[in-house]
Amino acid sequence: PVTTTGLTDVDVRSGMQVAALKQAVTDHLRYSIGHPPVATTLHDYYYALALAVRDRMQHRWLNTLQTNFDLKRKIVCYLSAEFLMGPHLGNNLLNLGIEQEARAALAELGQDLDIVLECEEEPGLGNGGLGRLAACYLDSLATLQRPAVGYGIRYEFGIFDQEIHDGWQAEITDKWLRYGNPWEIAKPEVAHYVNWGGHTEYYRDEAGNDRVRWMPYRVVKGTAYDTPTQGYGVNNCNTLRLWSAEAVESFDFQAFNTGDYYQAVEDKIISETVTKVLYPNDEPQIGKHLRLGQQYFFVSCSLQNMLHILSLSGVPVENFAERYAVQLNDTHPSIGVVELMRLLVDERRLDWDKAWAITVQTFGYTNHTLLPEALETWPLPMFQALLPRHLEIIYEINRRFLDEVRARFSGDEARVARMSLIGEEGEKCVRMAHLAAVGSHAINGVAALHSDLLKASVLKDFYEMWPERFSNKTNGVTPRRFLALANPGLRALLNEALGEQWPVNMEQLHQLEAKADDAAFRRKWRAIKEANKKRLADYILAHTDIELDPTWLFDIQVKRIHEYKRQHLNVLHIVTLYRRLKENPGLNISPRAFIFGGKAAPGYFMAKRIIKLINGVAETINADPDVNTRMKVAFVPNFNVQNAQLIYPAADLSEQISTAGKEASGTGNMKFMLNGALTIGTLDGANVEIREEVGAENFFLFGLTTEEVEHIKREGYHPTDCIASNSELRTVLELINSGYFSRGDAEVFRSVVNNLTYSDPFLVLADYAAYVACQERVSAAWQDKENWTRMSILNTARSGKFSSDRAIREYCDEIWNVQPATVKL
Ligand code: 26Y
Repeated sequence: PVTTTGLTDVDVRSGMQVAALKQAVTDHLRYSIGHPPVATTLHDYYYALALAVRDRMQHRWLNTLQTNFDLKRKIVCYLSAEFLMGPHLGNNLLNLGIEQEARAALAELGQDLDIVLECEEEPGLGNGGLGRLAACYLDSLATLQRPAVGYGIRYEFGIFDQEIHDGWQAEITDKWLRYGNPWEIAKPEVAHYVNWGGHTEYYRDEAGNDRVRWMPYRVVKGTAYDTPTQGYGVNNCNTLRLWSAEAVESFDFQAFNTGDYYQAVEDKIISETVTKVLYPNDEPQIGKHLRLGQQYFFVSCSLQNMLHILSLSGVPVENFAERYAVQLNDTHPSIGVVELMRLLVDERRLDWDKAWAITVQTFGYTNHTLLPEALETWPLPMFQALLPRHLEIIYEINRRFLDEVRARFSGDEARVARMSLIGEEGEKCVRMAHLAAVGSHAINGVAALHSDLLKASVLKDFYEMWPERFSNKTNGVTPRRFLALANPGLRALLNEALGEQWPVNMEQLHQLEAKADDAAFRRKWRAIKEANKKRLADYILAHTDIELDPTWLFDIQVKRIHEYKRQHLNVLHIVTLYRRLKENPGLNISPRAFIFGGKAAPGYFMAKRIIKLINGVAETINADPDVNTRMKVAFVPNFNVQNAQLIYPAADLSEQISTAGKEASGTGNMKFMLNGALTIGTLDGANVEIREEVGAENFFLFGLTTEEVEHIKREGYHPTDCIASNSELRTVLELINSGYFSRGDAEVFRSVVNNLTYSDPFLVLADYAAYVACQERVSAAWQDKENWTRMSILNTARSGKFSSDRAIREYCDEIWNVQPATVKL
């Protein structure tokens, strides 16, 4: 069939040329959106282009699914409670290689692609690092042509939007589905049923075997919503499958029949609550019934789905582990270990030993934190009430496991108690990290230091039992989104200097090292950085009314607000500098813009005060004519993937200043490095490896090491000693306490100052002097523009290791044993 424009229907759906895209947008405006021209909005153009792009991916997606089915390849199933995907349109155009065509097509329709791109409401289905890592890994899996599915939760409300009111964080519900979601394809026929509560019964089957039946109190239906995830420069297009909870139609029949209509409606609402909202806490774990429900819900749907697809493929269930590698993104999905046992033993009637062998062979577990307060445990009564059958299975896993421990370490009952899946100190609880470790053949940390600490602390006993299960997989980030897409200026220069393969072969960036000594190249490099800073300054002006000078040093700390990440250490330095300038107006400092961004968990008192403190300091400094020609402070509201893409490329200095031993890896540190920022940082997480790669001379190192931190804590840390021996620190703390940065209110920051003075759990004061001294070195280095640029170029040139492609290759080769599958069109 040929349309009036001469394009066939096939071309309109799949053509990659300007004319085909233009026709596709026009068709979608008419047939999918249906507004008359007079009522067509900018958002309509966004939506129509998104649908046109999705059509092009759909074609590749179906071919990928068919190819994977035909080749019977092993599939990676990445189980994560969070996928922080960020805006899709720009990334999909990039990965399909049709940005210019889309730009031209829109231009012919009188629209500007950059403005249309800004219409997208990003899917914020994650808190921070862990959720974004999952998204980067999906990008690399598709790009490296590995068959993969990301399984997660379709939260109706993602991470809240942050507004700043009078310096305080306000949380606004994230209604991301308000205007529809063109990227997902609802699959109402792909549905699984998930049980809750109730009790178990024992019965004898036809063959005379004792079996268990779970008699639930409630059943919830999970339906699939698929988002295709397109690889870069390849046809492979994988699946992000998110589950949404619905009421089961027939379950309420009794209520209906007895005339209890309102009870039935209430039950429906309860069922649908399961996937309503993302819990906005990272690290400190909150023992909420509903959160355990969310975890079980998505994991059960996902495992049932895998079993279903396996039987569709005619593969016996005994071969489950040959066809699926299931990765647990932290302990959040670790109930999967138990659920797979239940499905295999209770429902598929495999014997225990066979089922256990399959389970351990299937699962891998990635740990993302050592902070004790973040390790997930569930109180036994809560667990029992929601998952009575799973608790029985856990007892049996534990009984067999502890027998093994006793056999290996006979007489060591202290070890047995330490390793048990059930914690007995205080209220009894299920220890999810232990469950994940026992149920997985591979356990990994996310940076070299973190993996070492894991083996020496939280999972020490497990390391002694099974050293062969442990490895390191240093995190990585996708250079497509965070370099090519976020930094078009630098992309063009890299293309010119290196050709166009670097986004999939980041080791090629080493060729830039030679260019670092080329003055003309350095000039181009600086011009790009300055343009990026201008772009960010415009954004900040529009959102905060703070005007920043793009020629100043842009010193940036963006990440979740946490005491261990020490945004308040950064603030202490800013106040120090401010006081020095006030005391000594002629002081020669490098003019700096201090830029912050990040959300605080709504219930995290101290984190919310730190945001208020940053904004208070900003207000005072920015209004002070004695200093505001040399320093300013800005807090970018609502840090998310979208504005992150403006922020990383504009940084001169990346703040990575966590207490040594506390940040598992960090991934923002990598995004900054990729974009040519220099790092000021501690020997923590992946900073250690960043410094190794870039060279000590190109990295601003300060602070206590992990061993020193531990030593000081053992000996008894007294922050008051730091204050007594450092009068500048004392003055800075007094100034904050006096109400100077809070319009005379001497109450509001007292808790922050008191916490630092009398407790300081993250050794802010112990690292203060070293940090301030290191910032002086930064300031001096900035004065030498040519050398700074050299160091900036070397940072990008040596960032190849931190591509998520490297990380995913390691996972595929060393944990999952998953091979590439080429997809043809
Ligand atoms: C238990 C629940 C409340 C919870 C929810 C989210 C606990 C933790 C989290 C998120 C943790 C997280 O984002 N961790 C970060 O993972 C990154 C990716 O590996 C690391 O780079 C980063 O250091 C680590 O803090």
